[in-house]
Amino acid sequence: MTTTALITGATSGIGKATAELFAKQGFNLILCGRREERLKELQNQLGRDTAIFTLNFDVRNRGDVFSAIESLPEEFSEVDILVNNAGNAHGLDPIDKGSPDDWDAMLDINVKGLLYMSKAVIPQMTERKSGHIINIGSTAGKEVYPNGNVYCASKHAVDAINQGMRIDLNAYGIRVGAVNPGLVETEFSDVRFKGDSERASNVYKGFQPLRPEDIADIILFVVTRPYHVNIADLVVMPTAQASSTIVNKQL
Ligand code: NDP
Ligand code: 8X3
Repeated sequence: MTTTALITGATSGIGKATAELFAKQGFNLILCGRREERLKELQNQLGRDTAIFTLNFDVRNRGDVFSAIESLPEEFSEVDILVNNAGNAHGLDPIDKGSPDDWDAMLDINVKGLLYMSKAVIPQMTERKSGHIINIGSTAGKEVYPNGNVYCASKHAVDAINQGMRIDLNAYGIRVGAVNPGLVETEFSDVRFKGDSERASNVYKGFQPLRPEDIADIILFVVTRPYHVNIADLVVMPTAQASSTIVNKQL
């Protein structure tokens, strides 16, 4: 039987690398994101290996999330794996100088978007008494770092939601787990610093950061364990990183 996986935030970074790796496994893929051009490119690129369906919506919009899931055609309608990956940091400012628009974006996307997606997909999993939800958290969900305040809060919320989901869905035999990366070089810092590419690239200078493919590899490992094995909470950092603030940079 073919596995169907839905990945949010598939247009870039960790989500895109996961889509590429899952396609090689022959999984049916539902790829989500706001940038339609990129979704089309992925469909052309990965459609050679497997069946792809794309959904173009903003996870902040609750109505759009539910309509998107309801619109899935028959052959994609049973989601075996949900990768709740869409998210970003917006800004890196002390709490007294932070922008409420940035706070809204992070809480609306990283927390509420993840909840809406889960709410839209979970009923079919509870009905079938099977399914696997991977929540992409962060080391920022395990410790708070200077100026990380609201991003860290959003990822601490993902940590709590991951635990809560696992508890509440336990009776249905649904697997729930989080993958919490440290520094991964993606478009993450471009978004955080609003297109200031020099500031963004400085984040990853002087050490070997994780690549999105490293996280995709781990996600594939997580979803390919025998069904009685649930990787509940996994933290992964570059070797050069010991914590959010301790990175062995050779500049
Ligand atoms: P990228 O910026 O490369 O990718 C973010 C993805 O999220 C894009 O595909 C983007 O698609 C999607 N996205 C963002 N906002 C929305 C929205 N409102 N609606 C729908 N989709 C959205 O960053 P990463 O790959 O690094 O980030 C992926 C996840 O990994 C995030 O949850 C992030 O917090 C987490 N993470 C990242 C780390 C890092 O160091 N890079 C470390 C730890 C965790 P589009 O713009 O097309 O909508
Ligand atoms: C992304 C990692 O350290 O930039 O979640 O918050 S960090």
